[in-house]
Amino acid sequence: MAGNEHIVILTGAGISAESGIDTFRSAGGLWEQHRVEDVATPEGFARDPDLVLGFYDRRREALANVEPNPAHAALARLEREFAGRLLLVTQNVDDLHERGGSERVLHMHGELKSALCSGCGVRSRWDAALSDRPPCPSCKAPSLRPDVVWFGEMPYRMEAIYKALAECDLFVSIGTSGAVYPAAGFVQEAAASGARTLELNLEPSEGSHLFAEQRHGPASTLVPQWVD
Ligand code: BV8
Repeated sequence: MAGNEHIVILTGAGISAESGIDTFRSAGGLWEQHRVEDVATPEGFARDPDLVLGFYDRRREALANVEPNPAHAALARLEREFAGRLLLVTQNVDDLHERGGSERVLHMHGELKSALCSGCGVRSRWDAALSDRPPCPSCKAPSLRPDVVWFGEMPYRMEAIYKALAECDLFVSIGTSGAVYPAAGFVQEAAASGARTLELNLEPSEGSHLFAEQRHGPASTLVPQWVD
């Protein structure tokens, strides 16, 4: 890639699969144990907060047992090479990009490491199990929820993402099924602004046909091959 090119990378659950974190829609994925409507919507949270808080507590606790894989490390190397010309947007709520060395990560669907107070809107580090109803460090109310974007909620930093998509020369999608919007539409935004588009995924995704180039295989070998 030329020295002044800008790149946007979008990652999904597939980049963390080989680290041992369940994806959402592959066999045995996260959603198979739960209906999405029950655990990843504001309505589901209102209906059964203990079920939802327990679901997210378990996912957060599982982070202690997993490590970044070579795909995360390869993207961190690329970020150092590209300096401020690379934006890494992730749909993932895990912290493996950061632990793999990436410093500029945009979590458009939020993060398991962060809690949000439904009362005062203040974010705080998520340290205790939310199902124990710890008080908000700011307003002291027992109204902390996971700081993740549920279905029907607006993903974070969309303006910054669309600006980067409009200006990029290359858009790369890694480990995502292309099933969830607005992320699934990013490839069209990038292509419309003249960017090259590349999909790196285990198998063709729902949006594969929208990419100029696709490479298929496990991320932990495919991504280092592409980066290096
Ligand atoms: C919104 C956070 C509006 C919580 C998640 C029709 C058109 C447009 C939109 C909609 C529509 N119908 C409904 C909608 C809205 C909805 C939507 O898109 N629904 C879908 C189901 C149709 N979208 C929303 O609600 C979004 N908000 O639209 O807001 C708005 C406007 C104004 C004001 C207010 C609101 C919010 C969506 C965010 C939902 N939250 N997660 C949590 O994580 O628990 S989504 C969830 O799915 C995760 O974030 C996940 O990242 C995301 C996408 O899944 P993937 O990451 O792709 O994972 P998946 O398992 O699906 O695929 C894994 C892939 O990896 C596979 O392709 C597999 O082949 C590959 N793979 C597996 N192993 C490997 C691998 N690849 C490489 N190597 C491997 N080893």
